[in-house]
Amino acid sequence: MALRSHDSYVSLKRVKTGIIGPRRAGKSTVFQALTGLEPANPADIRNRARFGQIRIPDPRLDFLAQAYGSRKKVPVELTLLDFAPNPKDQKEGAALDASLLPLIRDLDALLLVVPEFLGENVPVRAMVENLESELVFADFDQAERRLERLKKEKGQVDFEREALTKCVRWLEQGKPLRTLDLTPQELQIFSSFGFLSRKPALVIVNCEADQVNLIDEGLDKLRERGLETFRLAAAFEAELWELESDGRRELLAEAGIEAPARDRLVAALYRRLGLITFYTAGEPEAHAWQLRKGASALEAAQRIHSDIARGFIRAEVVSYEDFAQLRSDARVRQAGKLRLEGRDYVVRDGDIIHIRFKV
Ligand SMILES: Nc1nc2c(ncn2[C@@H]2O[C@H](COP(=O)(O)OP(=O)(O)O)[C@@H](O)[C@H]2O)c(=O)[nH]1
Ligand SMILES: [Mg+2]
Repeated sequence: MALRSHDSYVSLKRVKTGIIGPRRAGKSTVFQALTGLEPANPADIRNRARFGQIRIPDPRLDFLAQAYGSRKKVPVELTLLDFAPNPKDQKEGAALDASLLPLIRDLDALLLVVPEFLGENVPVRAMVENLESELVFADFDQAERRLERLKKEKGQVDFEREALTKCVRWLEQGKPLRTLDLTPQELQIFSSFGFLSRKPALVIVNCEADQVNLIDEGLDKLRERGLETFRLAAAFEAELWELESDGRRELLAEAGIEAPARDRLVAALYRRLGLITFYTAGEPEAHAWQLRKGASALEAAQRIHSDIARGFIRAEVVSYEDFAQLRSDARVRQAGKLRLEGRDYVVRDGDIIHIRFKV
């Protein structure tokens, strides 16, 4: 199966990604490695989640800020959540803390963390499958309960009943909804369900620093489930935050790790979610904006400000590649590389856009 991008509605808000997995898999350590922040505090039972913002590293934005002499640089950010275990709820050895399920329903994506640093003898694939079966079961339960309720409902429910039945049949085979083909109408119906096994997910194999570049065997089966796998030395990378960025880079290089986990992961997540980046740039600021792949110039305008969308006249667009070569608006114009586009123009990744609008 081809990896599929997210069903998507996420273009207008900040992407929220939650870290889940068994106890002591290193979830909080992964959170620290990715954000440099303190993780959720297990003693704090009122705030079960800790939020951290990750700025998406973006060399194109850096280049634009320099070329325009921008005073400010605004990268795309995404939110990462770490959860504290509920001491009452979690069974030792459980794949997932059941009390978490309601907290992860409204997330856009999941990071599934499995440990490999303890000399664990459970194979990665089995651990991930255990974790996934919790998600599959939760969805099955939800779909069944909804079907039960539909029996009592009057009116047009045939379509929903059929769609749900299709899901139930899939889930019964232990398959995540991520790999089920759903029509736009079906997706519409399920948009408020927050099905867990439908969420885009990445697997993080938490390992020691000298094991990051190992090639995992037997992960094809996970790929069939729409899961990409990343190896990450969470404890090692979490400690790197104590160093200056030069020192960090040096230690990573010594360990033979190509790029910090945050960079590798965020890029993959972004792709999985079917998101692209467009830019607005000038002297005040160079700004990266997240947008749904396939979105129009009008949606891009909406992303910036609803007033700009309301008064939309046209979009002046230059591709990042053209700008990078020519390095100034004047030369872009001269070379005839500035395009005037209407509201239906489909924005491409890397477009630098200036919206003309009247108020
Ligand atoms: N050696 C080693 N220990 C780790 C690694 N990641 C986490 N740990 C340790 O494993 C324990 C549990 O980690 P934690 O992040 O709290 O797990 P959580 O329960 O999933 O949030 C802690 O003592 C961590 O220091 C790792 O990559 N290598
Ligand atoms: Mg934790």
